[in-house]
Amino acid sequence: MEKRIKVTIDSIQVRKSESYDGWFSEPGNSAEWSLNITVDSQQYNWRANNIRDNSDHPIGREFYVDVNNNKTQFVVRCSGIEIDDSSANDPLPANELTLGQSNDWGIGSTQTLSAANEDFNYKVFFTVTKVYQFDDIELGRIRTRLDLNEFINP
Ligand SMILES: [Ca+2]
Ligand SMILES: [Ca+2]
Ligand SMILES: [Ca+2]
Repeated sequence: MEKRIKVTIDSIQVRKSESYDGWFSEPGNSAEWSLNITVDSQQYNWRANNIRDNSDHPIGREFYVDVNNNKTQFVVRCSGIEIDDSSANDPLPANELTLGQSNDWGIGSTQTLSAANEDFNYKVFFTVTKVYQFDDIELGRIRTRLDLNEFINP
C-alpha cells in the first residue's frame, strides 16, 4: 500500500507574541518572528515582522509526503526564534506531532501544534488529506505502462 499525503499549513495563531512590560523586555507592542515548520524533512520558514498578541496569520503552504509499509509515520515540527537587534534572539517554544498509519495520518480533521512558555504562546493549524493511494497491482500496471512508453519513444 502506498499513499501520497498532503499536509497543508492553514494558519498560525499567535496568542502571546512577546513580553513587553518588563525592564529587559521587548520594546513596543509587536515582535519579529522566524518560525520553522518542518513536515517530514521538508522545511518552511515563516518570517514576519509586526506580530502582535492575539493575531491570526493565514499560511496555505502545502507539503507532500509519500508513505508506504516501510514508512509508517512522520513528524510535523514547529520551532524558531524571535529576532532582536539589541540583545540575543529569543527562542520560540517548540513542539512536534507524529502522524502515523495507526491513526490514519490524522486525515480529515484539523490538527494543532501548540507551543507556549512565559513569553510566547502560539498554535499552528494544519490539515491532512490523502492525494492518492494505490495497491501493488495498480503500481505494477503503472510501471508497465511507463516502461512501454520508454520502449516506444526511446
Ligand atoms: Ca525579544
Ligand atoms: Ca524583537
Ligand atoms: Ca532578546
